[in-house]
Amino acid sequence: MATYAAPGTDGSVVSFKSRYDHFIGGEYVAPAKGQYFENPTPVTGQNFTEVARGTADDVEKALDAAHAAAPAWGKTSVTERANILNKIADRVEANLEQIAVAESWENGKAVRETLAADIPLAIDHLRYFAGSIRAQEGSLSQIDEDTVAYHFHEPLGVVGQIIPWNFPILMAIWKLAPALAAGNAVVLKPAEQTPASIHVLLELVADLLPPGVINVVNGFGVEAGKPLASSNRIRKIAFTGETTTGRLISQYASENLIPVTLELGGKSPNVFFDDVALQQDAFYDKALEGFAMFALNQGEVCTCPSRALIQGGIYQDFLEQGVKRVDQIKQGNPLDTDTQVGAQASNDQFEKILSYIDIGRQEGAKILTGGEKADLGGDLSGGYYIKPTVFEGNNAMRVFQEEIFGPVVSVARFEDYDDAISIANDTLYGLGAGVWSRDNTTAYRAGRDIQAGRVWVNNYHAYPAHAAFGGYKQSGIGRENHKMMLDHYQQTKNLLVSYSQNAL
Ligand code: TXE
Repeated sequence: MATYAAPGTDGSVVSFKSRYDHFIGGEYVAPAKGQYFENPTPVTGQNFTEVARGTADDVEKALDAAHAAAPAWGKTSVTERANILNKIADRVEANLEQIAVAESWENGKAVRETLAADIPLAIDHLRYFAGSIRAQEGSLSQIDEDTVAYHFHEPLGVVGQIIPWNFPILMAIWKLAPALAAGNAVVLKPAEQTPASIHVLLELVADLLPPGVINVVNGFGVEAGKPLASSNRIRKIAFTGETTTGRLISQYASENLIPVTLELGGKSPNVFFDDVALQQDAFYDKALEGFAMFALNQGEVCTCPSRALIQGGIYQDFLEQGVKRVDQIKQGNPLDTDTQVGAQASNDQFEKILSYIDIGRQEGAKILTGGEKADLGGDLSGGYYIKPTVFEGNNAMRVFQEEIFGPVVSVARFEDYDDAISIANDTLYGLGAGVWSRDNTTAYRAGRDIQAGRVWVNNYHAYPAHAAFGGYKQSGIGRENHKMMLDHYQQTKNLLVSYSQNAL
């Protein structure tokens, strides 16, 4: 095991500035109202930097910069844009440790994840969209002998992006990479809980982009996010966050008739059929691992497999083994390389999860393990740690229906295939799901019958850049990842040309 030194102490690979302004037009710009807010690390609960508190005036300034940059950026060749995205990816890769530790300090997540998943996925995403934009082609339709319809992809212009705090850097790159590849200029608002790590990244790569192509306005939802999402100076708004906020974003956007993509909440079922336990082999082990994945990223993942549905024939045994696996999860200092579960991202989220644990108890769900905060002692005693928790109950309970967004799984039993699908689909959400079966037909049918945009079959929590990601039902609109996402950042220009010399 190795432990990274805490930022601000000797030997740390990252040093945060004591204050971050907005990043507008390639420069750091102080907030119009002169106000800043404190930013604590979830690792210890101590403030480590302060950040500009943006308002409508700052958003306007960022939109001015984006509008100044957009026309030229939109006309750069796809090769040039792809080369820039690849260079950004190379810089991020060359500074992996610095960015990964910054992200862990900012969000509380384990550094083994940021080193091996969050930041490498961000790098891969940049490279994927660099490749996709170069491979993209327009089309032509021959209308008749002398008439041709050409279809060109054009950027939208200036777009707004609002991101959450659970994967601050990865969520930023998920949105920035396709938007920039498609030739748009961006105004991005990070979450107020995690406003700083994106600036560590920006400082490393900003010189690679023309000023104004990326602008970052920090601040709170209503003060900075709303003026951005309601502006008639953006041509699209992309949002990831809570479903109720998504509804508001949609309302703001409808006033200006601009497209919205929404990546919202989830209550994803993870379904284990009896045949999983036919043998106690590597597949069985993998399924147990899949069960324990609800605790990945402290459960702060929109696709968290927060409902485990286990078939009657294996219910007792599988659940018992699953709980044992959960008890082996190593929770600790996020900067230790062998920590698997770190701290919740904010005190509010920590309180929210604890209150849901109480709700579960009160409605009669049984706690099989966890169910309380974890006191890790020393400097960490001010941090926001919650033990991975397993509830047993039924799908009508609130802990089965409402998004907790913490390391909490609610387990129920099902008897047959139809029962499994009916419980799995009995939710407002439809973002992710898992299906575990050795039988290809069962796995395939369940994968098709579950109403979710992403169904993992015999795996979970993989996020390759070239697989489409997004929600059914109240989990969202549109998709992220995959080259189809370029469509969300482009508009189609049709030129209908007559080559005929004849009079009309
Ligand atoms: O979300 P919000 P919060 C879920 C999760 C979590 C809950 C609350 O269950 O416990 O939402 O988290 C900005 N106009 N998810 O309160 O409010 C805000 O500043 C414009 C699921 O943090 O949706 C931040 O940048 N912007 C999820 C972003 O929206 C507004 C990820 C997300 O904040 C705004 C995060 C407004 N009126 C939370 N209000 C996922 N699907 O991955 C807020 N914002």
